[in-house]
Amino acid sequence: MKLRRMVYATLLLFALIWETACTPEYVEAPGQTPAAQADPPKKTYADVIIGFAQLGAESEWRVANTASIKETAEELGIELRFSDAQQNQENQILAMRSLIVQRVDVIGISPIVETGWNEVFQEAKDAGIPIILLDRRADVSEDLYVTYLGSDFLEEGRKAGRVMAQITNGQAKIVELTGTPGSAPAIDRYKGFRQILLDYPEMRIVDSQTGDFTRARGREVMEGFLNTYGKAITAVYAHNDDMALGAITAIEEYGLKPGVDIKIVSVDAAAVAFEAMIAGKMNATIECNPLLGPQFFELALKVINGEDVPKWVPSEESVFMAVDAAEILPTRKY
Ligand code: GZL
Repeated sequence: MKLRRMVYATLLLFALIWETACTPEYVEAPGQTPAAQADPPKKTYADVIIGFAQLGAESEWRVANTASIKETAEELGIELRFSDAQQNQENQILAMRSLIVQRVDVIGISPIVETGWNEVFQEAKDAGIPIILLDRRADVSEDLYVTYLGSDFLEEGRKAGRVMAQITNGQAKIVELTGTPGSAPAIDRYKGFRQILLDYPEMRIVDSQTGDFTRARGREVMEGFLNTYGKAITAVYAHNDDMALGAITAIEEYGLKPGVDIKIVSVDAAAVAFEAMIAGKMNATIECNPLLGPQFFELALKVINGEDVPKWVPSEESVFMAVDAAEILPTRKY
């Protein structure tokens, strides 16, 4: 009897184990296909904390870029953790480490220069925090960031070269004011411009020096160019409007007419450039769109919710000539 009870108990135990192991979590109704496991609910803007490590406030463009990010976060009700590195890479790296410690859901960054990011980007990846590059690229492997939202700086340089050739009828002695050394826009605007000049042997770059994207440095460097080359200079290519405006001041102080004696082609298409074109002191500006806030947060939420995003989301940009400036200025947002 006792043996029989032991055998029965063992069989009962085995049956229970089998039942548990083989029964799906749900009971299928006859003739029904199994329902998919419910996807986790998607996060909304109200659920997330987004960090942004801005590089500085060096130009009209950067001020407009920061305003777009902050105003959009406000409008969407997003908790934004924002920092300004004051044009110093060490500060930007420290800001990223702070955002990692804060466990934000996504980190956005406009890298001041292309190099020096592998270590801190790897730290963010190890912490499971995705990175979105905004405005400027970083020289890191593609697995260290999710996507790049920004301009084609090479094409901006080409556009500047084409417009310069048009304005000078293919004959010019050009001085160049370059952006922050090592930054993606400075590197590629430099390259793109020269690609076009290969087709114009009568257009020569007589000198090139950085103005670090600021008005003050652009003026100082242009003063130096004028002291060295004087009236031999017939054109200026400035990597941004702030340096172009500094050059305009230097040219006027030297006793020449900017936009007339010395043609000026710049990049950014900030309102101040339209005002200079209306005053006849600048000849063209190549648009580089800073109003990236809405696209940035839309991308960030997709990334947080595990949706696919392209590796590069290019900005839409135009070329603006002096003749059209008065009509267009009222429509500009920065
Ligand atoms: C370009 C941006 C550049 C602007 C400058 O996307 O990084 O930095 O052209 C700004 O005005 O300082």
